Amino acid sequence: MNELLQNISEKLQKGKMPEVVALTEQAVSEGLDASDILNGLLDGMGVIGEKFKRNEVFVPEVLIAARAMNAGLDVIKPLLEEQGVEPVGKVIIGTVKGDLHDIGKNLVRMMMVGAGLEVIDLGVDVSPEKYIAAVEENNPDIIAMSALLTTTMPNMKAVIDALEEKGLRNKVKVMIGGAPVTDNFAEEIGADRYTVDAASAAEVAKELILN
Ligand code: B1M
Repeated sequence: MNELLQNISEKLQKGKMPEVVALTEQAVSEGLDASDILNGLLDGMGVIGEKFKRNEVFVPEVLIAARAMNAGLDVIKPLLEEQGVEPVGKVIIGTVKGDLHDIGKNLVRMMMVGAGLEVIDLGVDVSPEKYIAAVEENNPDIIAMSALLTTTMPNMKAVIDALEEKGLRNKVKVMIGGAPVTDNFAEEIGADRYTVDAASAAEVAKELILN
């Protein structure tokens, strides 16, 4: 990783939001590739994740690092979202009920917008009722759900059950993702697709809509 990206990663780990924003802007103006800049940001968040696991940092540090990460993501958002004119289809995205993690979800949203999809973002802690209301209102092609906690993964199934109860299951494809989610889990709860990262989520969403 070049020195500037390394610097972004280190400032992110320290939660230095203004510095992360300034360095990310510098990387953009120096013409670095958006995906390389993203890797610098992800590297910093990855280090924080490992330290969190080992109890070397705690929720407040993770929270300020996450704020810096989201601010850096906002800088490269226009680059990640560069797209054609006509939306290919419509996606509703959110992090499931009880879960406040939104960095991965935001990344998926940006990649999907970049792939030419219209994306309606319901935010975090989204209840099955809110998903249903959004489906009824917007008639999307896909619902994309993110979960980062093993304890909130069952809420993905609750959304699928609610779609079935309302007779909406056949009208939308369901995609799921997030660190603890797997292909097996997707099969078990009757989701249409699991994807491991934001780039493949955008690719698969397009594939599901166009095929
Ligand atoms: Co929390 N947290 N956290 N956390 N946090 C994890 C997830 C954890 C693994 C850390 C650990 O212990 N090692 C652990 C979960 C353990 C488990 O359930 N197995 C954990 C815990 C326990 C908690 C709390 C319970 C801690 C506490 O309070 N004691 C608490 C829960 C709060 C809640 O949600 N109710 C909590 C809180 C927080 C913060 C608020 C401090 C903060 C979130 C801030 C925010 O998001 N705005 C936070 C963070 C930042 C993390 C870690 C460190 C980083 C997550 C992240 O953003 N990664 C995380 C540790 C880790 O993952 N290594 C951890 C970067 C992001 C780009 O990756 O989200 O995985 P990710 O997204 C990936 C893919 O998964 C995929 O695409 C992205 C990559 O391209 N993807 C999708 C994601 N969503 C998708 C949806 C799709 C497709 C792909 O749809 C189709």
